[in-house]
Amino acid sequence: MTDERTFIAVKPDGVLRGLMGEIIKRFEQKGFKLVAMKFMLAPDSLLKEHYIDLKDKPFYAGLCKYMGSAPVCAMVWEGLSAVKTGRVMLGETNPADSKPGTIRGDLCIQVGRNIIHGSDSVESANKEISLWFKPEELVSWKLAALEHIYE
Ligand code: IDP
Ligand code: MG
Repeated sequence: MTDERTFIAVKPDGVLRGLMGEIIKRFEQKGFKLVAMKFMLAPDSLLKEHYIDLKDKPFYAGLCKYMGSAPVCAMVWEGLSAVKTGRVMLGETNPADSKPGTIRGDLCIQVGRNIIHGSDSVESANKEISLWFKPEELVSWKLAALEHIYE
């Protein structure tokens, strides 16, 4: 089960603040394998679909606008419990509740500018990956360190 995949995106505030490298570094150094990456200005239709479960929230419109206000760095990372561990690495939705050592705990302050997205379940990860990437954009390759990351 080392092939679980999660969808991670550096949000516009993270890109504008120059935090892409720091965030990519954390996933890379953890031992996860990058499967896909796209730097893009996300269209409104994609963002509305991505956050469809939140459509009745008062912040939905503002959230979609902010997500489309500058480029995002959309990624797929793979590894054992990538979804759950990815969420632990992100911290809580509200950075104020996020522990130091987590991405949100270390790098941001407010919930409306929390710099990173990560899938919250394997089911939503699969949905999000197919929403953001075409199958042929998912790269098949062998991480040389794999045998040293897993026993
Ligand atoms: P998550 O990103 O930790 O999964 P969700 O509840 O799925 O959190 O919310 C999606 C995104 O919506 C959050 O990451 C944040 O950018 C935004 N958001 C959530 N709650 C609020 C809020 O109360 N005000 C403004 N934006 C919010
Ligand atoms: Mg969520």
